[in-house]
Amino acid sequence: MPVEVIQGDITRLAVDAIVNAANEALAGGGGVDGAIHRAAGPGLDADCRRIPFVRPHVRCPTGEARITGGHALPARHVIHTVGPVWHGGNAGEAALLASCYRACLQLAAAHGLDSIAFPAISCGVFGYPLEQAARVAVAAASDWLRQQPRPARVLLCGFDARMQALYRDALARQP
Ligand code: AR6
Repeated sequence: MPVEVIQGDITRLAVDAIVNAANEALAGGGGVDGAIHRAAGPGLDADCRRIPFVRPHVRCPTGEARITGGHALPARHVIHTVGPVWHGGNAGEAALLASCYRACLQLAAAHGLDSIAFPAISCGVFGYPLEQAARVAVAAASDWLRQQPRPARVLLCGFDARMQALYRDALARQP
């Protein structure tokens, strides 16, 4: 199945896992992170706190992923990843962003999950240019679907019509 592009609130999706664009402490925050924590309820924060620190203040380094339960969400799991902060494009941002998508897909596969939905990681306060981020997301998701049996459904969830259109454009330009 090709990558699916949808528009809306990721917290409403009844998929096996939704991805959270988190921070390295998995401490909650604004944007989609805040929305996911609000919709999931306090059990999600409790799960996050049980994830061990790999170094001071860091439970999930940039480009990696961690999995928790979905609690009150319609999704069964939340996969937390930390996108790169945009520093102009010469600080390894594209590789780190692609790594986020792959790490989430790998974790979903390891847990036997069949469907996963991504928000536009790094496209809010982390400042990644939207068109470039859409291209990274579509390439990473399409590569995965070509090579791996699961998750068989990968959804890219744009919060607004503009992000959805950028995903569609990137998908149309895929080889
Ligand atoms: N459903 C889908 N997408 C959403 C939703 C939603 N309910 N709400 C926002 N978005 P951001 P980042 C989109 O800033 O740039 C947090 O404080 C939003 O329109 O949430 O990776 C964390 O704790 C944008 O396109 O994530 C980190 O500190 C996209 O989600 C930091 O922000 C991502 O925007 C992470 O920054």
